[in-house]
Order: sequence, then C-alpha cells, then structure tokens
Amino acid sequence: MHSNVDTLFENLWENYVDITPSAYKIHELLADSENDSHIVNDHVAFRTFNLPKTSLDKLAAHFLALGYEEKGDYDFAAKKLDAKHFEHPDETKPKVFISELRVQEMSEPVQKIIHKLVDQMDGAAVEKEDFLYSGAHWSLTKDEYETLLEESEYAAWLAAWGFRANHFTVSVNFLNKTQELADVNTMLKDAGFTLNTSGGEIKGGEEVFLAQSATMADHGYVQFESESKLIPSCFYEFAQRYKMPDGKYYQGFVAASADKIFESTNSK
Ligand code: OOG
Ligand code: NI
Repeated sequence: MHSNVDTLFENLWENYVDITPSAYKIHELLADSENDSHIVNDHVAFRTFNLPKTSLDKLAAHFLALGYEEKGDYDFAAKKLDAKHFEHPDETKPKVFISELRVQEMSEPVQKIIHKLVDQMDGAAVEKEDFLYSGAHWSLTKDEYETLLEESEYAAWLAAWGFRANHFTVSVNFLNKTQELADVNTMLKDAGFTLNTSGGEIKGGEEVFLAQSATMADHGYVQFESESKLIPSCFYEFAQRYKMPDGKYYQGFVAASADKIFESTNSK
C-alpha cells in the first residue's frame, strides 16, 4: 500500500502519460502557463475483473488505506460492469472511479480466457504498493485479444493493458482560460484532437450537475505472445461540475454519461 496520496497519483500519472502522449499536449493547450500551469485533476478511473484476486474491493483497499471513503455505486447492465466511486475528506484530492467486469456473465470462451490470464497472476500482487500501475500480470495472444474484443471492448482493453489508470480528468471548473466545457471541446477540436461523440460530445449537463467529455484514446503497441499490435490505450476526460440546490458542487458520477465515457477506448 502507498503511504502518500500525492506520490501515488504522481506514479499513476507517469505510467499513464507513457502510453497517452496526448495528455502532455492537452496540458500545454489548457494550462495558463503565464499564471499557473497546474491542472486540477477531477478523478482517475480503473478497470478490473470481478475475480477474487483482482476484485474492485482489492483495488479500492489501496485508496481506503489512504483515507478515501466509498460514496456511490453504479450498474452498467449492457456492458456487464459494476462500479463504485471514492472521495477523500481533503476535497483537493482527486476522486476515484473503479469498475469491474462481471466475468460470470460473459460467454464460456471469454470466461475461459479471463480465468487463464488471472490464473497466471500471483495472488499477493494486488496488495503490492505499485499494483495500481503494474500493468498486465499475464501473457496474452492476439487471438485471445480478438476473441475478447468481439464480446467486450472493456475485457480486451484490460487484458492488453492490465492495471493502470485508464484516464485522468481535467477539472474544467479550475481552469484559468475558461470554465466552460463547450469551450474546452472547441479548443481540443481546433488543436486536432478527436472527441468521443457517443451520446453527444457533452455527456450530461447542468440538469444532472455534471457535464463530461473525453478524447478518443491514444494508441500504443502491446506485445502479444508472438507479435506486437497498435491498439487503443488511454484517453483524457474533461469534467465540469455544477452546484446543487444546497449550494454544494455535485461530487458523484452519472451512470448514463459514464456508460458513454467507457467507449473512449473503442477502436472506432
Ligand atoms: C470509466 C468510464 C466512466 C466517468 O467519469 O463517468 C468514467 C472507464 O472508462 O473505465 O470515467
Ligand atoms: Ni471518468
């Protein structure tokens, strides 16, 4: 387990930008370098399989040990995922969104592949300090990847990239250049970035107290057993939060929007 929230996020960031070069360029684009080049991170998201060695709760333990608290849970019926989000009492710390695939709801061939992968993993690995950015603990063939991809893009992504931050999220509320998500989207498109348009460029809005957008994932080479292949890696998300009737900013997630954000790692 990590002893410090900030160093954990620094390590997660290094591991993430390694396969997400767009994130650097987007920082340059959105940060106001004349004043403060710091970008506030709304949340980081993780993906996992709901098997005993890799369950959501095992990943969450890393954050609970650092003082995070469980706040909300979400169900994605079509994608066969459960998710929870976590918040730190210090509101300046990023929120955490962790989802897990309900492996038992996959087809027999897909379940077999996932079990084959997780069986290769040391059961104690999930408790190691660096687990959340440790990547894949198994070897995968290109055929297996493609079988997973046909049924669950999520399963294929996780099998290929393993444990790492799936995305970081710019808090639009704390930008200097603009605090409007629509303006951020325009800046991104003008600079040549491709946005996820599933469910519209902006998912949610003021009526659900959270508006979100995301780039389509960068691509990176993954080493399969006998060859390497360029596949979608990680994306960058942008979140604008609104005040609720009680005057406080909404801190949760919106399942209908999240359902579309998952698709930022689709190939098309
Ligand atoms: C998580 C997608 C959901 C959000 O902010 O609603 C999400 C993922 O793609 O793993 O991050
Ligand atoms: Ni997100």
